[in-house]
Order: sequence, then C-alpha cells, then structure tokens
Amino acid sequence: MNMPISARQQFAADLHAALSSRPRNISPKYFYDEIGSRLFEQICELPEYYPTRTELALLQKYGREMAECIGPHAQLVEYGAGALRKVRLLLDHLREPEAFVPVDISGAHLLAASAELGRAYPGLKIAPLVADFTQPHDLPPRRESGRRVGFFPGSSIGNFTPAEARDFLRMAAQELRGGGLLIGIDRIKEPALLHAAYNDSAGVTAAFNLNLLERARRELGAEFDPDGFLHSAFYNAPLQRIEMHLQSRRAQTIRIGETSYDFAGGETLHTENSHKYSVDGFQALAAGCGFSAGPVWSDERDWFTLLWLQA
Ligand code: AVI
Repeated sequence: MNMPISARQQFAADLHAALSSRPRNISPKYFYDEIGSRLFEQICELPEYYPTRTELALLQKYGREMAECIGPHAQLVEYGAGALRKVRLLLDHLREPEAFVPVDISGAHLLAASAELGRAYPGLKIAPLVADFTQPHDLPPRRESGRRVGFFPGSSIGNFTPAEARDFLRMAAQELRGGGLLIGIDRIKEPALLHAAYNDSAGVTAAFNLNLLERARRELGAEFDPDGFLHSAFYNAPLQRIEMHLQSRRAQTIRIGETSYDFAGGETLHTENSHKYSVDGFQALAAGCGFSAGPVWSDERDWFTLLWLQA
C-alpha cells in the first residue's frame, strides 16, 4: 500500500533535490513553518515593506467598489488564506454572500482563522477547505443564482514562476467561470525601493530567509555552521523580480544524514523569486489564461495594484 508522504519527508526530498541540482533552488513554500510564518507577519509590519499596508489601504478605500464587481450572493474563494484580515474589508460591503471558502494547506491555522472570522461575522457561512490550491481541489457547489469569485491578495502570485502563474490563472479561470478574480500585484518600481523592502534594517527578512536552513536543522538534523550563510536579496531587472538567496560565506559542507553537499565560497541556494508586474503586462498574462480585464485600483505612487479580472 502507498503511504501518504509526510510534510517532513516532502521537505527532505525537495531539499536533497535542490542541493543536488545546479543552480541550486528550492520552493519558497518551505519558508512557512511556525517560525517562518511568524517572521513573515513581522515583515508585513516593517517600515520598508510597503506591499501589505498599501494593499490594506486600497481595500479600505475601494472595498465598496470591489464588492460591486463581486456582486450579490457570491461564493467568495480566498486562495492561500492567512490570517483572513484583508477579506474583512470586502465582507463589510458584500451583499448577502452565499459562502466564504478560504483555501489553505495549513489546516490548523486555517481552522483557527476561520473560527475567529466566524465570531466577527456570525451570519456568514464559512466553509474552509484544507488543500493546496495550486493542485486540483473540489470547491463546494454553488447556487445557480450566485457567482463564484476568487480573492488572491498579497501579491503572492509574484512568488510563482511565470509557468506556475499561468497554470494557476488557467485553473482559476475555469473554476470561477461566470464570476471573476480580485488579485493583488506588486508593481515594477525604482529598484532602490524594492531593495530596501527585501533588505530591511532590522534584519527580519534575513532571519526569514535563514530560517529555511534552521528549519532543515530542526526537522532533518542538517549539520552546518549557522554563521556560514548570509541573506542575499537583489532586483534582477531583466527578469523583473527580486531574488532571494542564501549565500555561502566560504567553502563549506552541509550534511544531511549520510549525504554531504559542498558549497564553494559565494555559491548560493536560491530560495525565492518575487515577480513585479506592470498592469498591462499582468492583464496580458491573464488574458492568455481566459480572463478579461476590468477595473484596477492603485495607490497614488503606483506601487501596488488590485485588479478585477472577469472569468
Ligand atoms: C508572500 N510574498 C508575497 C512575499 C513577497 O514579497 O514576495 C514574501 C516575502 N519574501 C520576502 N519578504 C516577503
């Protein structure tokens, strides 16, 4: 019988694969253990990290217009729901939503956040779905009179490769057909602003990045010198993305179980991409995946945009 693979086994398999390949890179999803999730929440509060507060301000200012696009009796699906803070700014304006369906792989967090939301919105039907939303999943059936609408805030789509972003948008266009998607994107901007957002002076983003190795030590017994790696984040202008890497300060070896991986001085493990978009560029990407462009809401500095896409 095939046993389901545990989260730890999956991390071990993906880390071994990453360390064996060249260039070495691993999915940013491994940042988010208990400690990493807490560090990410701290990042969202940092003075240099503008995306969270800019998006919240847009939801606050234009939530009513966004709710108009969503329409009455909608089944609202949030992809990758975290603390469920942002959706409140939509729920406050929605007319008789049929249900709210937050989808997240982290079951314990999802259920706790859903229960808290339920206390604040007692009349709302909340149907949390524990699933990896990038993989095929079954949403609850919707009423014939209502539409299904997706909500994907946080510019999390920026952490997908272009191919993954297309796969996600194609899947979403199918399951939201007849409704739409409200999605947040981080805009292309002055590289110095991007650099500061991913190299904060308090060192929280560095700790978030380095936690990946700490996690390997905690969960997999990886052996290495904790001071042997440094946080590196820079804007790759041709590819319009921030890249985060863990860079080896000198020649060294990481051991995991029986296997050793040699790093040369300066060599990196690439841990994250965070793609930045123009509104036109993103609308063109979405059009190729089955969406048509609708209203957009941006801050005065054009740092962050929420887009309505009709499915
Ligand atoms: C979750 N995601 C949109 C964040 C970003 O900005 O790409 C993750 C992050 N990485 C470093 N700082 C924040």
